[in-house]
Amino acid sequence: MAHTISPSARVRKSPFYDATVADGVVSFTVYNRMLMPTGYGDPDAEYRRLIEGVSMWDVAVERQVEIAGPDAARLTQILVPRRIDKMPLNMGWYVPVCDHRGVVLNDPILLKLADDRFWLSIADSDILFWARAIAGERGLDVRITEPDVSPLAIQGPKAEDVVAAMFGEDIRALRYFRFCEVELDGIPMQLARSGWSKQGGFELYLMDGSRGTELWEHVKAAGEPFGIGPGNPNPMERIESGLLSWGADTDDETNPYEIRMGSYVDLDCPDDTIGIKALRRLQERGPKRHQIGIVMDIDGQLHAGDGQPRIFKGASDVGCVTSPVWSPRLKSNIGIALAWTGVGPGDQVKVTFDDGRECQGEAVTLPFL
Ligand code: THG
Repeated sequence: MAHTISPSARVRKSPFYDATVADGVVSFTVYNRMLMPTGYGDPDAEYRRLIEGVSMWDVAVERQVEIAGPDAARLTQILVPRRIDKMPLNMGWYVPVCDHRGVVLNDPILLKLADDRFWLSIADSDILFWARAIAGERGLDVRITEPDVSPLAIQGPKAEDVVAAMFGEDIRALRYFRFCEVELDGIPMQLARSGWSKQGGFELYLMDGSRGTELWEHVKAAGEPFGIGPGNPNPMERIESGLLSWGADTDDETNPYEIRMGSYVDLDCPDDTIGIKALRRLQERGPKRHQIGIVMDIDGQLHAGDGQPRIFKGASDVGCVTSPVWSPRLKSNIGIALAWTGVGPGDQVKVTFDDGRECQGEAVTLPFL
C-alpha cells in the first residue's frame, strides 16, 4: 500500500529536504505542518547505526517558538510549570506546557539564550498560537515568532567523535542539555548535547535555512570515517528507551504525573503559572493512570500501523498500548502503555487489537532498556 502526500504550500519543506531526497528518503510524516523523513529504505541498518555507530536526522519539524523582549521571562514562567528563575543561561530543560486543567499541551525543550530570550523547541502542537493568546490576554511586552531555526540531530555512540571532528575537541566537555553558539564556513548554529534517543548525541540548530544542504554535506563528510548515515527519530529505539511521543502517548486528559513528567514540574511556581493550581491538586490526589511497559506475546513485528490495542486485566478494560513496536534488542513486541494504576509491573494482561487479534501481555517498568 503506497501513498503519496500531495504537494501543498501548507505542508512545509525542511531546509534539509533536498539533501534527504538526494540521500534516498522513502517516507515522510507530517509534524508541525511540515514534512519529516521517516525512513531511507533499510530500517534494520538505520536502527543498528543508531545503536552501534552514528546517525544523522532531519528534525527541522521541531520548530522553535521564540519569546523575546522585556517580559520574555515572565511569559515563559506563565507558560511553563518549572522555576524559570532558577534556569541558567545556555541551558535546555525538558518541560511540560500545560493548560488550565494541568493537561499536557506539548513537551518541548526550553532553551534560554539570554535573560530576555527563550526558545520552546516544540513537539507536534501549535504552541505559537497559545503563547500569543496568553501574552495578549495578559498585556505582556514580548515578541513571539517562529524564527528561521532548524535542528539536525547527530545521534549514537559515535556522535561525539563526529561533532569533535567538526568543531574541535573542546566540544567533548559540553554537558547534557547545555548548548553553545558555533559556526562552520559562516553557517550560524546553536550546538546542544541533546536529542530524542538514549544513545547519546547532539543537535545542531541551523539558524540560516538557505544553508541546509551545505550543513548536511558537512555533517556527512565529518561522519564518513565513523560510518554515519541518514536516519530519523527511531520508533524502536525510543520505545525501548521509554521516550515520550506527545500526541501518541498522550490524549486530551493526560497530566504530567501520568506520563513520568512529574519531576519536570515545580509546584512552587507562581500562582499565575497556567495549570499550577490544577497540578497541585493532581499531585496531591495522585494519578488515576500511569505509564507502563507491556511485553506482548504475538507473532510478527508490531509497528505504529497496528494502532493502539486495548489492555484487559480479567474482564476490565484498564487502558491502552499507546505506542507498540517490535524491539530488535529484546527480540519481542513491546509497547508504551497508559493504564489505570490498578495494573502494574508483573501483572498478566490480555491485549486486543482493532483488527480482532488478541494476545497475552505482561506489564513491566519503563524504560525497557
Ligand atoms: N529535540 C528538540 N526539540 C524537540 C525534541 C527533541 N521537540 C519535540 C520533542 N523532541 C520533545 N520531546 C522530548 C521528549 C523527551 C526528551 C526530549 C524531548 C528527552 N528526554 C529525556 C528523558 O526523558 O529521559 C531526558 C530528560 C531530562 O533529563 O531532562 O530527552 O528531541 N530540540
